[in-house]
Amino acid sequence: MKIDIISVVPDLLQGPFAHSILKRAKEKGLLDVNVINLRDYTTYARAQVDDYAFGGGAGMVMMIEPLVNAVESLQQQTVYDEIIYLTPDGTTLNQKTANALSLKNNLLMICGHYKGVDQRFRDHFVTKEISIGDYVLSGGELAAAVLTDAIGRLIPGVLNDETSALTDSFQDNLLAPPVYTRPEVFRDWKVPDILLSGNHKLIDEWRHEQSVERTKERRPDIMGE
Ligand code: 6GU
Repeated sequence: MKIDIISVVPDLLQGPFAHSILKRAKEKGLLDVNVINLRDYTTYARAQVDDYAFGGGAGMVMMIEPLVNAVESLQQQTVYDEIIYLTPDGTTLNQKTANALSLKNNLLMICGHYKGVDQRFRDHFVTKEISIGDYVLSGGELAAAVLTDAIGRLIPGVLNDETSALTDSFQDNLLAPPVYTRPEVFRDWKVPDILLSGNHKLIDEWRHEQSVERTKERRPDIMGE
């Protein structure tokens, strides 16, 4: 899979993909993340990419021309399955969306800034609008990093048995059960006996019950979705 990300602060996106699972995905050739600087595509002086909003009001709006220049230039090389605009007024990201996007070949993400992008760009180029939650970030970059991580770890071959996504929280609309490792006793806090029993059928049942309890208590909204 290839993920291209258009940003006005590409430096913000240098760190997140250089480590652990996503680094391994890149090394295995399963994921290719490219960050594109929008300012490389502006035709305005001083690499301007935003301007005042028509109709007035506080805040700048990202201009359509640099965005279209960048997208159409990238489209000469790549046919994108989705052009995703990261924006707080998009559809809230969930595991189902991450699963679906992990099956695509080429994604283009656009990071919004300021008051957002000119609506005409959204109308004519964007195919999906995604938010990562009901709070406002200063730009779409951290959201693009979150989305890329959520997708990247699901690409077939990226995770191994130890890191398998099948047992993640949300994969079956349940939160993951509690987990324990050595030592068996710390202070007087003991690991539940069942986990040391060696009876895998009972352990699976216990974990499932714990998942159900935890989900009922913490996230009744996701049960039976
Ligand atoms: Cl995608 N962008 C911004 N700026 N803020 C957000 C967001 C996205 N998702 C939640 N908050």
